Amino acid sequence: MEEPVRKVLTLLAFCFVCILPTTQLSAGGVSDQKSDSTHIAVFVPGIVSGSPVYEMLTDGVRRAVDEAKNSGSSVELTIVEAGTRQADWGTRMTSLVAQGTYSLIITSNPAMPELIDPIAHQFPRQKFLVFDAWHSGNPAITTFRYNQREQAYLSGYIAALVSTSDMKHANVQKKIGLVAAQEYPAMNSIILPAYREGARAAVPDCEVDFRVVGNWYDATKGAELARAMYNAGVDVIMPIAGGANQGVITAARDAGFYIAWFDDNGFQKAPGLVVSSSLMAQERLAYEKTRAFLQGTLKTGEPVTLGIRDGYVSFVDDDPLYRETVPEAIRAAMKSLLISIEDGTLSLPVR
Ligand code: RBF
Repeated sequence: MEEPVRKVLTLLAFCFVCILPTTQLSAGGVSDQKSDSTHIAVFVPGIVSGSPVYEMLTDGVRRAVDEAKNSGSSVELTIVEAGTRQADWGTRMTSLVAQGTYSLIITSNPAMPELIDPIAHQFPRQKFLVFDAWHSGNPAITTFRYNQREQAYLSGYIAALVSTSDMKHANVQKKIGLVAAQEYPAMNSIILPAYREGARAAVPDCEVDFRVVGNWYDATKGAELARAMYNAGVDVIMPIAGGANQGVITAARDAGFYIAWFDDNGFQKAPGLVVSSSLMAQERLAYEKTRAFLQGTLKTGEPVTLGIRDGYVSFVDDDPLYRETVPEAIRAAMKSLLISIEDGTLSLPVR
């Protein structure tokens, strides 16, 4: 081969090798280049503080990453708070994926799969792990959701029993409430109907007053709604409104009504006023699945629903504040209800 031709070919080959990783990066979103470190990102669609689901999510992932680091693995964790402007989430997620840095992006809420799906098609090598969500048909998106029919049924059941009890703040009306930040399919077709279903199983003519804040942060609006509900005869409210929950708590303290807390243990939020905590084990699930990913054992692709019998939905009955606040007869009724779900006598599947 002529010397100049050989030089040009060598140069071309060199350029090809240089370009290759960059091309893969933009096409696939994840670099093929093996680095010694695994990077995980948590994309929080909202604000962590004040939202039990996101507090548990970040705590669980952090626990798994810290544990891996302590046993000598090189793992890096980046937490991105995408904020409350939902219209920005798609762009924020796309730029996170396009960095090509993260071998796994973890997020949580039922709206995320739909937002991620087109991005996942654009960057087919990016892996996503989404909690509190359900999606099938894209092996790059692995989802886990909780049986929120069970979770909300338990809340409605105890709220109705408290509302019709002789407890200090219970009035004569058989009326309980739910303050939601916004309407979304899991709220409208699972949580609210199951809250009502549970309430009516306990007290057949119990009414549910449902009101919507309009965002996940406005505590003033949360308090206003809660006061209006109280004035309309509601004596137990379940808040599912992120930062706006704080407003419902403030109103409960001022006016004197009860709270049925959702997602994590809320008894300390307003001792004597919180009558229940219906849990999703998001911290543990986030920990377990992040650890499985780091160990290369995460089963991906198929959506999974986890409930009481799996141990990922539960009802706090061992908190001293529960025993102090809620009369024995109601606690006994809740115990029987839990047993009937655990032993399969009462089946509350989500569809
Ligand atoms: N829950 C929160 O606690 N904080 C939030 O900021 C929050 N944002 C959400 C945004 C969307 C679009 C959707 C669909 C749900 C959101 N949730 C949020 C609700 C959460 O996923 C879950 O349904 C509730 O916490 C009840 O378990």
